[in-house]
Amino acid sequence: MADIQSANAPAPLVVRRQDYRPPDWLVPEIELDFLLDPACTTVRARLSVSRNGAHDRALRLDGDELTPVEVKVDGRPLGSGESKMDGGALIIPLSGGVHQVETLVELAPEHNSKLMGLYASGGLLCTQCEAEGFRRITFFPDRPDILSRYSVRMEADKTRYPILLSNGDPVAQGELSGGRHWARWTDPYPKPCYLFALVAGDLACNSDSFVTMSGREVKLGIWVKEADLSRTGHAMQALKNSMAWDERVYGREYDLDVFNIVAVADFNFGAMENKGLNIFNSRYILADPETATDADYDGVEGVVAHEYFHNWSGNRVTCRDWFQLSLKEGFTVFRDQNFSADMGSEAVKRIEDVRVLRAAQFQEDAGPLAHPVRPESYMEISNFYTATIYNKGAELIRMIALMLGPDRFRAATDLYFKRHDGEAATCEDFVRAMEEGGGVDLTQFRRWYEQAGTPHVRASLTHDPVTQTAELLLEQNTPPTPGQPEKLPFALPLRTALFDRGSGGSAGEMLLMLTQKQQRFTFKGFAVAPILSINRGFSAPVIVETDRSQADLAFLSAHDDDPFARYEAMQQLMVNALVGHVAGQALDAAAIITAIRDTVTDPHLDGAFIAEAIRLPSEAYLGDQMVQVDPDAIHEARDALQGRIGRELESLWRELHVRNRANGFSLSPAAKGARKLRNGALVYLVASGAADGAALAFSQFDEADNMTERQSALATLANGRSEEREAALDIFYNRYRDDPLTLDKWFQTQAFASHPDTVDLVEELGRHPDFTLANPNRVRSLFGAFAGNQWAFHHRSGKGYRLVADCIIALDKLNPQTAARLVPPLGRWRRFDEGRAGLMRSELQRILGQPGLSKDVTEQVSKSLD
Ligand code: B3K
Ligand code: ZN
Repeated sequence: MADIQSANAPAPLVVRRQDYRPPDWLVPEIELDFLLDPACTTVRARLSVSRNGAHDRALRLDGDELTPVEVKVDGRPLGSGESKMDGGALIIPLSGGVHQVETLVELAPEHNSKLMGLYASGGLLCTQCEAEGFRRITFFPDRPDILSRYSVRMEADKTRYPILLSNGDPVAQGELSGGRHWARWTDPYPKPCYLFALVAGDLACNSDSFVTMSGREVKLGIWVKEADLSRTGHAMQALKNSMAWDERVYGREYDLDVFNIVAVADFNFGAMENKGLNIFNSRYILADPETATDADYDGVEGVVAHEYFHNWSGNRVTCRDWFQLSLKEGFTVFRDQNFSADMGSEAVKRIEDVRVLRAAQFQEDAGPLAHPVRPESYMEISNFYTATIYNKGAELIRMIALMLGPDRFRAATDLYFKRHDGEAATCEDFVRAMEEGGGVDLTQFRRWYEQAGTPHVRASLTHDPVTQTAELLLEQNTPPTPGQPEKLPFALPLRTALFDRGSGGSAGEMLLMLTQKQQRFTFKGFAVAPILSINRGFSAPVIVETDRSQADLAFLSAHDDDPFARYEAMQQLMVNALVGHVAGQALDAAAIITAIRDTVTDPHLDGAFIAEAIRLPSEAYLGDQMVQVDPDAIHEARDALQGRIGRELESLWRELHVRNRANGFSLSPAAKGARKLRNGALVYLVASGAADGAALAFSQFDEADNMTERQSALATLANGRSEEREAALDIFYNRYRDDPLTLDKWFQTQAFASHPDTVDLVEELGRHPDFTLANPNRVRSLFGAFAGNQWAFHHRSGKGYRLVADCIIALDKLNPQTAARLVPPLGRWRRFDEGRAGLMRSELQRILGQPGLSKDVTEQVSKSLD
């Protein structure tokens, strides 16, 4: 018999990728029996365990806040000394190769404020297990490379919990005395425990069906509170579109007879891809014109698709360990981005995705929390569900797909799915399948998985009229990141074109591969110096630096035939003017105003694209372009430019505002584009200082038949001081106070407002009776939005920092995962002046000094102070 002392060492503080070793024990089968009750639920688990390899190590079952009520091995209760606790884990020495281990634990879901494991939300009982929540439900080796077949029995009061759902297929159910009932679900596909789920509650169902490409009928259900049923149509359509798209584009068919989605109000993030039973934050399921903006509709479509796509990229092929997280997340984000592009406008979707990447991931890469797409170590895995793993991970797949081309990329993904179906795989497995299936060598490309940081690419184009040759010099350099002072060159695919000044056209696009630190490319046949269009479509996730003049950028903003490059030229024009102005130059708006006028009046462009192109870069993005961020100067410069554009083109804005007024609600691209453009016009109209600005915004607010126009008008009003502002906020509150998702918008709009009093308002709103730390959506709406409001958060008094730190400290006691997500804005102190940096640091130190701080917040704060 294995010695009880020789069990694995206690869970280390830092987990390292290189320490991976295969599990000591496997669990091919598990039977779970739940007696559900919010105050006291009992969970009986029967695990068939088998020794993996020749060793004498004990069975270690992870547990978190669990106390074993009973432990049996092969039917025999264990006496004292036959098992022991090690931290939260249960250690059982076992001889022989195969056993049945049974444990019984009791849980109190109604007191589970961490929202990990089994918890109560709005009268429902539901679960969240990824990454390490299963160990809060039962003792189990909680790691993704242990795949088990699940059989789940649930028993509950029938009146309170008439619906009982779990993974896989329902196989039996029955009535019991005392108003109770039960149901059994089995999942034929072995899965890691992070994909386990159950839901119990009084739910109504939007039922539909989908016939797969091999002709099987799948029953689809979206489960919500009865009152929300009418808001589930968009999610259902998105689900059916996703199922068809994955068959068409990747040849992937759904594999169970049922697919259920449940919406819950209290959820730590967007949604969860549990096998056959996705659980969603209700904000990514519920949508109707009265309460959802067009962006909300797109969010529903994208997240429903994302979770559905995980069935293959994540569930059928899962991750060996959490360092491989981007294997499923990067690939699945890439898949959902392309799906959304196919459902709407490819150009606008790319612009939106790049905006998110730059705002979240580039900032992460430039700060103390920078990490590679495949990290080397972590303290708390929940902190690694980051923009780097998700969005940069998706960019890596996008580059591979570009280098392979569509047919070879499809051959490579076919090989990947075939080779690893039913396995727990690694990023390396993925790259190897891309190489072998796609016929390329990705040796150098692998550095993208290893090195953190955003590469800077300096592009200088010179021209020799004598030889009629243009020469492009490309140099790459990646700044140091924590633990990685020196970087090797990346393999960068850069879609490039050279434009002729006379004709306005180019000779076509080339894919240049930059693989060295410095490389020269020459192009013959240019009598006149051409204009450089580079990183078109944002083909590589890098920062391009060029010395193109404002005139050349204006040229591209009018002529580039790649929509992203055209948008980018316009943004760069604006960035140059604004950054120059912050640095003390006179504000040069002439070229921008001409470019905006030309864009708005170009009959070939659609409304959504125009609205994106004419929008000024955010204050945060402008800050990212500077070595030291000056929030006040940036705010003033941006305001000044906005006002100038507003005034000089006032009649155009008036005309656009009237012309794009909707006639009935539709989700067609044209209707969405018109709303976006109308809102953009309103922003400039109000910025112009026109006497009727606030009145116009108020009437848009008041007359709107959809939330896109209403919220946008409210946001515009919230930036200024006017009677209309107060009136609109009151009306909005009274109209939506009973609808949590819409009330979130009321908090968020005020927290994000460019208003001199925002910091005080946020403090007041934190004491509002409708504010609660118990609901993550509400916390993010107020403090998450505020921390992203550069001008207000970085109020020179330091009050903004204190407010967010207070929130982190209070929230950490309830929900550490959500608290830790508020830390990064404070961690950016190196980018600010001494005064602000000192105030930010002292708030971080204050947080770190709190007794009993969670591992989640400790990791983020201590790394931020380093
Ligand atoms: N896989 C989940 C995220 C789980 C986060 C755990 N902290 C949702 C998703 O990416 O689809
Ligand atoms: Zn995901």
